[in-house]
Amino acid sequence: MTTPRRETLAKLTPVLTKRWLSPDAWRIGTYEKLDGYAALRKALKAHPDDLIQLVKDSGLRGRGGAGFPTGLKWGFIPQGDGKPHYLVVNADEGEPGTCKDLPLMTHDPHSLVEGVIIASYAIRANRAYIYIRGEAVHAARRLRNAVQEAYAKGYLGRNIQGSGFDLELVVHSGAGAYICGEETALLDSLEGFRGQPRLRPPFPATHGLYASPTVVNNVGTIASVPYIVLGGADWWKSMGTEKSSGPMIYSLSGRIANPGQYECSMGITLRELLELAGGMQPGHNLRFWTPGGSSTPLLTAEHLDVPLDFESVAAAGSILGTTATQIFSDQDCPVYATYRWLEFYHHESCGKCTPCREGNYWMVRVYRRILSGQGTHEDLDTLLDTCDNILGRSFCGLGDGATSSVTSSLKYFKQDYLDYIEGRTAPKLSDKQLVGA
Ligand code: L3W
Ligand code: SF4
Repeated sequence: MTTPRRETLAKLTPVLTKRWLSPDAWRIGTYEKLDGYAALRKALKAHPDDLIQLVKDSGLRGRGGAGFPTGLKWGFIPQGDGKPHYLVVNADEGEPGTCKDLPLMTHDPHSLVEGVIIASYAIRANRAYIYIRGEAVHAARRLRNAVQEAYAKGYLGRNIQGSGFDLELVVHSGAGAYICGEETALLDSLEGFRGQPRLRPPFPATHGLYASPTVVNNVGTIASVPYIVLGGADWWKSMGTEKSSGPMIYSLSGRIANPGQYECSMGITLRELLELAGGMQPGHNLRFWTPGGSSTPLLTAEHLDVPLDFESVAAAGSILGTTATQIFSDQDCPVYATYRWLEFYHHESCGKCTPCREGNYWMVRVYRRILSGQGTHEDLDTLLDTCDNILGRSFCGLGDGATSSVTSSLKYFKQDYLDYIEGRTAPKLSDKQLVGA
């Protein structure tokens, strides 16, 4: 295990994670002692439009994977339209490798509740929902407790802190479908329907929950808002890069000494993150990694110095996504890893559109053939052709995301595929698994 140098340690910027190690920070009394709800009191004295402008000025971008500018999204909500407005927090964190929202909601749920109240006030919403992943039972319990505490203290409900602003907040647990992390499937699920993506446009900003203007934002996005209100846009922009501002929670997992969440200014490199995490596990050398979960194209040891911000990762041929950096070593097989991810996408495909439903089904079968030693050279062309028919032709991002590891592993590790096909690598799957479901 390596010890981080002082200059690398200085790259840690605990903002959203700063209370995580304080005992009982999830209780309202402790939260208030640690500056909790001070931002709300300040925000309620401001004009809602000024809050939207503040968030625009901060450059905050969505933390759920797409990096869409938050203030711009809030500004899309039509005003004076006579319709109810909604804020919906996407807490359906399900992207493989991603683990930043669940610890936040478990250790510091009030920061999300406070962010919800400020954001709802800014977009003039009187009803907000937190849609949390069904399996996240403990985090949901903490959140519901925080919501009850906030009602009891007059931070939620009618005439919040004497401001004349009313807000009802509901925590809704999903039922464990990855597709319900897609914003329009989430809205369908919240309305009581089977969660399947809707056609966009229209976007939720104009036609969202119950066909009304709705902001859908990720947990990390909304939890950032109180800090921006207290610290100001310039302070937020003092972290990160010009176009990717602020701190970001990077989740590190895999073959490293100390897996976990590391909150750093955007633009930190994997080399620096690895140093913070104590380096690779003994006997392992970095071979490939995901910068933002399994929906983002793989990168390799050549990309150790790519700044992990939206623009630089895109320039390197991948996507920053949810900043879930999964680290694989020279003892891991990129063909097998891709197969396991594909099984996940095949299982989670909602079945609405043909490219994703059929394409993932067939690709899983091709991988089983290759991994059981019965693949052919034509299989590699079939995989690329199938990806070509999924990417950009699917109804939602799940289909596109499924192709990422296939195309990138073929780009960087074609020899590994050939080694299975030409018999140099022993089969990883048995004939029995070849015909499996
Ligand atoms: C109004 C317009 N609003 C865009 C809004 C849109 C959405 C946001 C971003 O997918 C990606 C996906 C995953 N008027 C608008 C507009 N908007 N144009 O902006 O939209 P978009 O389409 O760029 O992305 P998305 O549909 O939100 C998110 C990838 O992130 N990802 C995430 C995976 C999983 C999780 C999870 O664990 N729950 O996040 C990882 O890479 O593949 O490509 O709000 O309405 N003209
Ligand atoms: Fe459903 Fe996949 Fe089509 Fe998305 S891409 S709508 S998950 S079938």
